[in-house]
Amino acid sequence: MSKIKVGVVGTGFIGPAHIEALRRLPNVEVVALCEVTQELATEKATQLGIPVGCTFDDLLKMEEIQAVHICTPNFLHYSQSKAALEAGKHVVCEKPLSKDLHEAEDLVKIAEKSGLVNAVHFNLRYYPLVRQMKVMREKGELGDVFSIIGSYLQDWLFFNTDYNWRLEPDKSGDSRAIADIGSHLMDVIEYVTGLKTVELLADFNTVHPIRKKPKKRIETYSGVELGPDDYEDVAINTEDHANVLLRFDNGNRGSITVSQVSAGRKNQLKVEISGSKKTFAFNSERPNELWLGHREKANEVLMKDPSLIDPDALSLVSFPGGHNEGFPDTSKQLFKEVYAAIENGKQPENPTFPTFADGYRELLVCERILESHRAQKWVKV
Ligand code: SOE
Repeated sequence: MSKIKVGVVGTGFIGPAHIEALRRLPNVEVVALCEVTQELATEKATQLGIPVGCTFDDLLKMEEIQAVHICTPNFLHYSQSKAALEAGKHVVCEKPLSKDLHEAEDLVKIAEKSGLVNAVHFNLRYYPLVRQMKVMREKGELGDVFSIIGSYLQDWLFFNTDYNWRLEPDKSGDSRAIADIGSHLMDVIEYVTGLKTVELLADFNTVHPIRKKPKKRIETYSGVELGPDDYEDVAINTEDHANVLLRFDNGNRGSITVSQVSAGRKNQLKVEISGSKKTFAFNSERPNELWLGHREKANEVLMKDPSLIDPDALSLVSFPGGHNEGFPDTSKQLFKEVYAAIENGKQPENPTFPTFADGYRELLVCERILESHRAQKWVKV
């Protein structure tokens, strides 16, 4: 069986994570890696054991490349996804889909017209117990959703010397914490509950209005330490922290908090969804456990165990109970569904994976969150 040949664009933190996940699939081969210069592409391709290092323009000319993963900073997502689709390549793009709503709207149209497979890396949907919550809700086991409490907390931007391209609006967009990780949280909330956010009230805070920018490049999560002379002062106008009140299309309410300055929380998404039959509580730092809350009997903890979870969530489980599956496995499971579609050569009628339309949806919600914060008032989505 010939393997699907893939090119990955960008090698910060998430590019190598895509490559590692793709290498766990039997029907895929990563054959090319792109960076901003041929020299850097060659260096990174050698480091990662990929046959070809090339520029993005050269990648698009490679006939054998069937799919492209866009793992570059947000400001490049639109132009690169558009060019890849127009070159006849299937596209998996990192979230957020683009820097602004109009670009995302255009990408959805181009993708739908092309018939090519298009996906967004909302990989946090692919913890098995997140799919379990969705399936249980679809089967009526949650009941009506009364309330939703969500948070996504990190500390990799805790110090004023922590710096990254995400802090620069021209590269990341006008929202940072909400666009970067709030997008995952809002996607998981709407995915699990099936609800739509219809109105919201947002309040942002920039804890470090001045940050120390290193005078040389360091990667996300690299933890590299520099000396005082290695920095320059930069004014920051995007949010470190945000609270958002939410109203849903079933008339009930929720709230989320997103922070990238919460010491000790390394990468923690939490949702607590209270239904008329029970409560779900999920914590991505303990992703193999799902807490089920009850009024009429003892609360329960469901373990990620193929013999215990719903048959419709089993496709996301590769290991027995007690053999924990975590963040790296989510990308493998997402790509498994995407590449089954690529095998068929076209976007499915009802994709099980997050598509450019989902990327547009999250960008719409995030733009309305930014609009609400700026206006300091309730905004309809
Ligand atoms: C940084 O906040 C980051 O790498 C996000 O960009 C990813 O989407 C998230 O999964 C982990 O943290």
